[in-house]
Amino acid sequence: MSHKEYQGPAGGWGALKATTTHLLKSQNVAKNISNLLKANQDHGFDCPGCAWGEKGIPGRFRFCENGAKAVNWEATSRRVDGNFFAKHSVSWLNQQTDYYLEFQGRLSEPVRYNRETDHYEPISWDNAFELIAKQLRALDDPNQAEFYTSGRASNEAAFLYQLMARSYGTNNFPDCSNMCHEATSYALAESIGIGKGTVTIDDFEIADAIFLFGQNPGTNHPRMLETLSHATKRGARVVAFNNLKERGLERFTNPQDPLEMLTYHSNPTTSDYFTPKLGGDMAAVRGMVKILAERDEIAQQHGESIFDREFIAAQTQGMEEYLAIVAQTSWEQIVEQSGLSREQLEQAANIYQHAKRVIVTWAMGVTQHKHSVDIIQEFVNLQLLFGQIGKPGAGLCPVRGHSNVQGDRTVGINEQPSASFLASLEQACGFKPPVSKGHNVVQALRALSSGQSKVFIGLGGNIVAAAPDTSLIVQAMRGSQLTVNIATKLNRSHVNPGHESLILPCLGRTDIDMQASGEQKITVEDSFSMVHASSGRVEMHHDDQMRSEPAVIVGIAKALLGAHYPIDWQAMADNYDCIRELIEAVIPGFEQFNQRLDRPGGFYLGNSARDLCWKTPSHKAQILANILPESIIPKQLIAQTNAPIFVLQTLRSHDQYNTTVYGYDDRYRGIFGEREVVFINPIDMANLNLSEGDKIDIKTLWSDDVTRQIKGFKAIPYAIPQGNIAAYFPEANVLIPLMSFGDHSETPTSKSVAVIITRHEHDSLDVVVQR
Ligand SMILES: Nc1nc2c(c(=O)[nH]1)N[C@H]1C(S)=C(S)[C@@H](COP(=O)(O)OP(=O)(O)OC[C@H]3O[C@@H](n4cnc5c(=O)[nH]c(N)nc54)[C@H](O)[C@@H]3O)O[C@H]1N2
Ligand SMILES: Nc1nc2c(c(=O)[nH]1)N[C@H]1C(S)=C(S)[C@@H](COP(=O)(O)OP(=O)(O)OC[C@H]3O[C@@H](n4cnc5c(=O)[nH]c(N)nc54)[C@H](O)[C@@H]3O)O[C@H]1N2
Ligand SMILES: [Mo]
Repeated sequence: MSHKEYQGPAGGWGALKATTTHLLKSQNVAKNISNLLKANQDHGFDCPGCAWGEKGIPGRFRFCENGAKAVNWEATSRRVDGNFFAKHSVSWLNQQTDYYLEFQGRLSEPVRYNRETDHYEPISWDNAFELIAKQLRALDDPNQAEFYTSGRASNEAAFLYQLMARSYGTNNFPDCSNMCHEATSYALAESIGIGKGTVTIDDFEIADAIFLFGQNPGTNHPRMLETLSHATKRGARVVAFNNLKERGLERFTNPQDPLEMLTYHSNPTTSDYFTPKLGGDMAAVRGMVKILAERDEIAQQHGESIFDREFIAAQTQGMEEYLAIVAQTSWEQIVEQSGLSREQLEQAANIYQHAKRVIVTWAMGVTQHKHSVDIIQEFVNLQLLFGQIGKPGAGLCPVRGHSNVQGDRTVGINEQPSASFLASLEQACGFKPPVSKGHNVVQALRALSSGQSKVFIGLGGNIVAAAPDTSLIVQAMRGSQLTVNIATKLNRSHVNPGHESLILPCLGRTDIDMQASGEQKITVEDSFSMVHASSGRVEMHHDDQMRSEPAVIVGIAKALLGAHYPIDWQAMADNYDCIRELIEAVIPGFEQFNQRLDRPGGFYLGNSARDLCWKTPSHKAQILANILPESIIPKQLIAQTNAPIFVLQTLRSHDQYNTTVYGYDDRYRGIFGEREVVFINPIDMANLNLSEGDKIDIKTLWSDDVTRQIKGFKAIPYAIPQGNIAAYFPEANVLIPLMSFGDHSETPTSKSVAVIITRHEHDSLDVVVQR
């Protein structure tokens, strides 16, 4: 176990070596090499990794190191079946690591928890469906059931899932996006009338400047590095705002470019790099706007303007109020909250002002704060002042997480469905869907933990490890009447069963999906609103019992609602064209869905804001005047302690996919063989009297009397602003209070937790070390 600084570029030989190691670990090497060649190709499968889009270059491999890990992880030959569960009790399994649980292989047989023996035991598919139907029918109210979705579900599976739950009578759709880009959807809908990004992949080729906020593409969207290094090569400015120095945001060697590989050539991925404090991006952009607004005022004295006045007049509303708020915001507050100097913000403002076409991108470093909606609306304000939406090479680009998280939302996974969606659903399927607002993740978990909700069904995902406040969530799941997990791999949620519990094994993106009418395709939507078809390549073993997600949902629906209410369910599972016909009938943008499936590169769903059509109440884009938060650490918490308070962010290592831990290295951050580490500024370490590798305990400050603590994590000196620290999720999830969430979005504040640090004492006596 060690920490040493990573010297190489991102990608390159390091990535190739890691890809090979993970291929070998899958025990399915030859098959997986051929699988990878099919990733993101026309007639192949959509990579189950991230939601970055693709430019159709024929004959080009389109996977990355981390896509390869995702494919290998799914396409393993190991199996978790009834025999496996006979050997291991649930209590024993719950003591194993997340890595161990998933490494055991693919879930391959439906199982039911037996409370007396503490083992899962085989159950037939039909009995499993009957059990679910019986429990759901016995509830007093359909709103006592929670239907969770993780973002790997296809459009077809997600559409059927919401149809089943709505026909049953609830809008309770807690979704992984509630923990992810919810703030984006909310903020953009309010500002520009649509909750999605406005750019396409082609825009990156002609942008003059790309501003990246709070994302780590080297690990989480590696195919984006190629786009960024192309941009810097042709002279565009790529400006990163990241709380940490991330390797992938500095240099990159394209592992698919033989010349670059053989000459050890690497290209910069960014031209400028700023490290704001956690939660400081709104203040940083406010500073940029303040500088630009002052320049605009001077220009106006000469009858000119640096803003796009024509655009502002024709397309927007609210500029005056916003600029008044900007003028009132003090430099003192901007510099203090952003952690960046006025000179640095002038440098950023200069780049912005002199670029004709600007794209702004962001991910979790922006969306997982208390004021995330305001941060995103500040990005929109800046872009609107300069007319940087709705023209080629410019716009807004939230970089999505799960490969189909955007599509799941499009096809109806939404706890607050629009009236028009419900009306179309009613018309196409002939039933009255429920109209009352359902639960998001935080509300669902509160309802389960208080006993108000009684049944949890998960279409993928790992809610116990993905959600905050781990001990509370464990108690909520264990207290439920029934928990059902439709999944590919064994995880923490499965080993914390409710009174009744089922694990239903399903096919993944890489598997061949054979149904009555033949081999099926599914579809997904990427970050650029492109819908692609995907068909798996891996054959199941002859004794495997996995079913496709649509087939599992149809099984539950038939048992619960009857074979023909409100639709002929079996027809949907037999031929997914039928599901797509229904999607076409209900959701705008899917005209001729089946006919357009095989278009190379997919088809574009369109974006109203890109067409300068603003679906806001005023029919204008809104320049919104939000004020900066008073402080990042809530004032009432500051009074709780005399010890120095740090702000913690939780992030992903290079060897994980959310709660799936592929390995214990975080190559680009120089961490090898371990995960229980905390990244700290060297000056803070000195003030705390800590040396590299010293063990520390971290405790949350919150307004209740629950102790939330992690113990014995190693301190690692790192390029992060003073007062900020970082640790990996899911290990650090125990520190995040369920009730600490974003305004409007209710997204857990995974990038903003107030904590105090103490030296770890073996006798567990907590001594606060003074700064
Ligand atoms: N290999 C791999 N790929 C993935 C995933 C994975 O786990 N593994 N997860 C997928 C999913 S679901 C998602 S949502 C995306 C996540 O993609 P990212 O958003 O890149 O994921 P995180 O690891 O959470 O990284 C957050 C980044 O933001 C920075 N940051 C944190 N707080 C702040 C802040 O306040 N300001 C600024 N400027 N920067 C900040 C952190 O230093 C870090 O670099 O990736 C998707 N792709
Ligand atoms: N502290 C902290 N917490 C976070 C975050 C953070 O940055 N910090 N990030 C949040 C974010 S952005 C997200 S998106 C959530 C993720 O939350 P989830 O989506 O719930 O979690 P995953 O880890 O992606 O789910 C992994 C499991 O999904 C199952 N699975 C994989 N592929 C398939 C499939 O094709 N079908 C089915 N049915 N199951 C499949 C496997 O059994 C696997 O164990 O976590 C959130 N939690
Ligand atoms: Mo995500």
